Amino acid sequence: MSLEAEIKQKALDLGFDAAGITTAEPVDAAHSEYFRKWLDDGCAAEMDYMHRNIDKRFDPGQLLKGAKSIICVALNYRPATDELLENPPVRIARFAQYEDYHPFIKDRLFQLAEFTKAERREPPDGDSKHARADQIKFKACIDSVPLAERALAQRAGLGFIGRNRMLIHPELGSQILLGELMTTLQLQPDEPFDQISCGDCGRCIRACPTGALNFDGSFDARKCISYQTIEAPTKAEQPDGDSKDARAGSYIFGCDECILACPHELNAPARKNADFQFHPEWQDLTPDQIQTMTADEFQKIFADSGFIRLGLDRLKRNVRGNRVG
Ligand code: B12
Repeated sequence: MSLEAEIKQKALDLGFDAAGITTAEPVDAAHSEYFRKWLDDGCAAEMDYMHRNIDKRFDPGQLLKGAKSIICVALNYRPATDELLENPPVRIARFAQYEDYHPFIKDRLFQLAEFTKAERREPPDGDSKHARADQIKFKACIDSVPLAERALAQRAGLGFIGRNRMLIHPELGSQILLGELMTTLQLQPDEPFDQISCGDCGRCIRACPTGALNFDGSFDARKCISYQTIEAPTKAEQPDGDSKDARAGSYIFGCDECILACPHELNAPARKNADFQFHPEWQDLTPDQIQTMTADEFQKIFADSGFIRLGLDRLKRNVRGNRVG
């Protein structure tokens, strides 16, 4: 088995659902051009951090000196149907119903780095082109690092970027979280994924309750419920029962509507990684329970989850914003 095949198999053994390899070369300029225009149009709303490190975001080599390869991984977070309440009192996006995915993925990327270091091919005697184990460097990236994760995952062959902006894996769909292990080791890259696109389908655009996605390919975070509930300093009023989809009005952390409408979700499998801790009990929370929650209760209920990053004040604000609390 080639080293590349061994690394990808190890990624699956560690609990990831897909893995691919790409080079650390800069991302196609079309991405950075699109991104800069997106910023200029104000679509990043008040996510000021998106304006920083733009060059790094599209040139992985600037994040790790001497980087040659990037191992891209995906973790399926689709809950099984019987784990989901049909009409929960408030809606929490699925990714947020788990333990915090950042340390979970990072920890496994570190393990993958250890494996890769141990399994690398020994340099033939006197061959200075092959790095010694102690010379190989790694950087584990997940979400908060300025890196064009979706573009790299597409280039590593994991899937395509859909109209809903999600990286859609042909079998796993888009309920997947992405992570990257950057390394100075030279690895044979996979072919970029270019087999499927969204065609004429516009279900995600029609499903978005607030018009954040558009047929011209634009995406406006200011209108996105996910942005409004997670990132926005003040939350715009969300649609209620009169909206296209009344369910959207009760999202209090993230939003899944553009994902759930996607045809690629229809036959996608439920998650297989049971170590990634899912909290079905949070679906029972009522607006009243959240509004009266103390800081101690909040810490206890949501320990080690993304809710801690969100914060109790923001959570209560989101419940109030839905006029259900
Ligand atoms: C900022 C951010 C957000 C913001 C803005 C979302 C957005 N679409 O940009 C907010 C808070 C709204 C958000 C929401 C969500 N997020 Co988010 N987010 C990010 C973050 C940190 C940066 C994304 C980014 O660069 N945005 C800038 C815009 C311009 O990017 P974009 O629309 O995807 O466009 C890029 C490409 O798609 C491409 N592109 C798009 N259109 C076109 C058109 C042309 C012509 C060309 C050439 C290129 C191109 O070019 C751009 C640059 O590469 C990434 C992590 C990371 N470091 O990448 C996670 C990330 C994208 N989020 C993620 C998730 C899970 C979500 C949510 C599903 C959470 C939820 N349920 O609420 C939603 C989905 C909303 C959506 N439909 O995008 C995952 C996505 C996994 C996947 N399968 O794709 C990521 C990758 C985190 C992770 N490590 O897993 N998120």
